[in-house]
Amino acid sequence: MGYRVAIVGATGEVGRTFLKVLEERNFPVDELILFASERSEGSKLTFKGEEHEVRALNKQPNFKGIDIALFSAGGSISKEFAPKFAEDGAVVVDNSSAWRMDPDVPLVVPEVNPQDVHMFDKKRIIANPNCSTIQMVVALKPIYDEAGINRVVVATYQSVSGAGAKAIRELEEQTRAWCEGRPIPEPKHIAKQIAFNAVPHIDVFMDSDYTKEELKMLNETRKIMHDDNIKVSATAVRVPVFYSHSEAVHIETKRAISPERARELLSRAPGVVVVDDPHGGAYPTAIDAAGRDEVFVGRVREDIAFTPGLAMWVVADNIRKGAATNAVQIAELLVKEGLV
Ligand code: 2RA
Repeated sequence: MGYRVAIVGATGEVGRTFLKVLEERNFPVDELILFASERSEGSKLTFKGEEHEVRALNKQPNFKGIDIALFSAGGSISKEFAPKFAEDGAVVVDNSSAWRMDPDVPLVVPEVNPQDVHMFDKKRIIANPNCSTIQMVVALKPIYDEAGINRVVVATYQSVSGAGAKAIRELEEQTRAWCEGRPIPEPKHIAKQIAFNAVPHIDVFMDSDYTKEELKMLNETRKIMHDDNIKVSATAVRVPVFYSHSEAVHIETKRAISPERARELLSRAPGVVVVDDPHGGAYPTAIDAAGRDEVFVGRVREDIAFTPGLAMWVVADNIRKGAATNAVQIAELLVKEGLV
């Protein structure tokens, strides 16, 4: 038996990747219904060799008959439309930040807290965490289970695709201008020039002077791990990379854990690939992770500032594991658990 699956925000970076991932993982789709803004109405996207026409979300009278709706259309669209889909019977898996901290909405990373999908029924909405949180918690989970975690200090190196297709073009255009000796165009989609730069400003600044992106890494980690005592201090940085976020993660554990044991646990953890032979030149980079669904971990070592503690380098494709793949895995869990 298959499902009627809707994609909201189908023409965006994540929307298009939903299609690829559903196809690659052979998700049981009986019917696919694609929605986007009026601007994209009538455009066509291919799924399993067949073209599907994109409908305008705001022209749809109702959303009856949809089993699962995968949303990646921004917070305000999610706020308005996710409850409408849910009311008409769908389970919504939402990629925006609109519902993540709602106590009636589970926030799920299937490798970490799969049991939380069962709490979907209050609102029939499940939130997909932020990309930089997802890859970090996948790597933290085996360490947490073995040694406990008091605090994490993390610096991110986030690719421009996290800011959407327009930011990808911005990096391309700025780079091209520089190579051709022309003035670099003014930034429009990233706070400062991104070509040949590193910009410590993702999402808006909050009263604490942390950015919202950085606080997502604290608040979402606590919710996913069901542990309000974990402290996470993040600095989120945009770098001139197209796909994959990288993170330097420093962990103070409750109990000592050796790097060897951590590598062993990580190698066995679902969705994790350990690439860690620094002297042999083996550690993961953004380019290695791009197009892949796993979280890559390397540079595992004893932290010299946190005792006991570990340091590691965590890389994942932000559009795949950080967004589309995680959402499709949640849909798979719903199917497996008989919830749709
Ligand atoms: C970014 N975290 O990389 C965002 C995308 N969700 O900007």
